[in-house]
Amino acid sequence: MTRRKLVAGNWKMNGSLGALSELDAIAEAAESHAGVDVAVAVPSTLIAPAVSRVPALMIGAQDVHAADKGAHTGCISAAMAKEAGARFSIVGHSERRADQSETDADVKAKAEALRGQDMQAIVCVGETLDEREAGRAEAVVTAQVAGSLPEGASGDWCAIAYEPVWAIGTGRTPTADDVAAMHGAIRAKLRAMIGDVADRLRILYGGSVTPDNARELLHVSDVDGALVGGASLTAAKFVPIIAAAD
Ligand code: G2H
Repeated sequence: MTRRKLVAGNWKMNGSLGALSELDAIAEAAESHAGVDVAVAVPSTLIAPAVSRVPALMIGAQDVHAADKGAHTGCISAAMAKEAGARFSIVGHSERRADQSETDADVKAKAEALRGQDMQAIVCVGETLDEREAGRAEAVVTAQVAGSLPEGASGDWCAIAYEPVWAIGTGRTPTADDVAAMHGAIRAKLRAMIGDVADRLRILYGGSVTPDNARELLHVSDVDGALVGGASLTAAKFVPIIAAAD
């Protein structure tokens, strides 16, 4: 089964109106590499201006609340993100699982809220270093997949991002063999849960993806793209990663 690769940037709590100029060359690269889907998740304050600047580029949010509206100070709903122009959101990033104590059930509900708005979801999973060293990485990650996968998940609107916590922003990455093994385990778990539909879901790798390692990581078996943090902040680094996926 051939799946189009998706290269998604995650600006985290970085960026400004001035930084949106980086999106010009990213949007150009997205257009010229027509075989690759390209997306950028910006801070919520930058969604509308980013969409206005590069309307053809897929702009998204980094989180949404599961509820449509209500007394949730500081949060935004999927409907609000959509109104600002977001076409997708990341949910369950390990930084939110850690900092905001988000559970698998929370992540599942957020992804389902996105589906309710006809938006796409990138559902993040990943083990800590302690869990990997204890030989529990696959068990932890497949349990997160089981708990976080939204109802009705399909390749049209849902992707999984495998991001080992110890690889995020550290410059460390798993070996290609380790990535292949984990992506294979995630695919097997998805097949057990949703049958053949699993073959259409994209599984992205995330964690210290750079122009130097992108080509190797993006062509590992069962790797259908990348979720890129630090290296997505500038076109100089992000564009070569898009090219490596093509
Ligand atoms: C992992 C990744 C983006 P970075 O969090 O989601 O960040 O590429 O900076 O490790």
